[in-house]
Amino acid sequence: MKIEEHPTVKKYHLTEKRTLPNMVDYSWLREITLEAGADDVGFVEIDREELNDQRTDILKAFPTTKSLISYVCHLNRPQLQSCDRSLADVEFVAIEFEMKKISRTIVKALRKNGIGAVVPSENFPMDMLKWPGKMWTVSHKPVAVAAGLGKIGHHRLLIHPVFGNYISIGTMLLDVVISKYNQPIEFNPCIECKLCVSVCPTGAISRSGEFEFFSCLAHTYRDRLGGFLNWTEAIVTSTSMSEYRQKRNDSESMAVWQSLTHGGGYRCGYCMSVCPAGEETIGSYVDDKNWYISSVIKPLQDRSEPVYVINGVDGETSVKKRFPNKSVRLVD
Ligand code: B12
Ligand code: SF4
Ligand code: SF4
Repeated sequence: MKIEEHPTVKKYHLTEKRTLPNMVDYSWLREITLEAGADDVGFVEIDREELNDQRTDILKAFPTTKSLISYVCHLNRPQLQSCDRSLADVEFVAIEFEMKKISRTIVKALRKNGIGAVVPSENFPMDMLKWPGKMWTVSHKPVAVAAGLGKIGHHRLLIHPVFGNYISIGTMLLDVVISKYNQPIEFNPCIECKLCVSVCPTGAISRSGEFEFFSCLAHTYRDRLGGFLNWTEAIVTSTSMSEYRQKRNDSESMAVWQSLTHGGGYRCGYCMSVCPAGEETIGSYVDDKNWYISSVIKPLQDRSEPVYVINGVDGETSVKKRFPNKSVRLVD
């Protein structure tokens, strides 16, 4: 059959062609994003200077990108501050589902109006072909900063002026120009209290502001991508269950099982849990600092738990000195 005789092609030629919009209205786009469930949103043009270091990756993923939607969803703070960390995990798992639902609702509304959009992962999945390099398509934090949704705090997380750092961030790529774009906010909500430094078990966040991402990764992601190869190695190289148990105790094996089956499984995130910045949070800190220290900071500092420290990195002594209830587990 000639292609012109195919029913789909024939129907296509008979259908009246829609003129696709070349610009989308700012207020309408904002409204559908908030109605879909996002708690705040901002827009950035693809040519913006703040995107210089990731424009190539963005255009590789969606070559017709003209604008970016940055949106945030508010996390439930008491849940994240709990010393029972399964509560924090529940929140992280739930927000990932929620954000995927929100972005799909927005894409559907845009598609009905002839606008093309894609949704890079909020967190996972990522492109594992790029392991151990930059596997994520978009770095959400710099886009959110450009979109006026907050600033980067001392701990390297995004702090929203109202919700604080208790947010998850998503980005959508659009093939149209938006009638208006947002600009960064003028002040940084971070109050430089350094409470994030005081709870960081690995010392990844230094007082001076450097961030050791591999120290954080090795501990926080021990039961996820950070320790996965190490776990397979422990299985492959062990000749008996007792040899394997010397490398991974049963609690550690069960933690991997849980993160694989149910998601979550973060061993830390304390820097996020304790941050008092942001209009909705600041009161509980400035009104009664002693209460804040004893109820939010101390329980995490005193929590008895293993801290995974990269072999050869000077974290072992620091953990023992700063957190006597925690034990050190050296990892390669
Ligand atoms: C990689 C990554 C990490 C890495 C590196 C963290 C970092 N500061 O970038 C590790 C594993 C340490 C990590 C930990 C956590 N993360 Co994280 N992470 C990401 C991810 C995928 C990309 C971050 C990014 O773009 N960084 C680049 C720039 C902007 O950040 P930077 O610090 O200046 O850059 C450094 C690193 O990127 C590093 N780097 C470069 N190449 C590589 C390669 C690898 C393999 C690694 C590990 C690092 C790395 O070098 C840069 C220079 O120092 C984003 C999701 C996304 N797609 O955006 C989530 C994200 C940043 N993470 C998030 C969260 C919540 C966490 C944790 C709290 C974990 C948890 N859920 O419990 C901790 C907090 C640690 C902290 N204080 O930052 C949220 C942040 C929300 C917010 N309010 O800001 C995000 C945005 C996920 C989301 N969609 O909401 N994370
Ligand atoms: S805990 Fe304090 S210093 Fe750390 S990011 Fe939050 S406001 Fe800034
Ligand atoms: S997640 Fe934990 S280890 Fe990583 S920077 Fe925050 S407090 Fe430190």
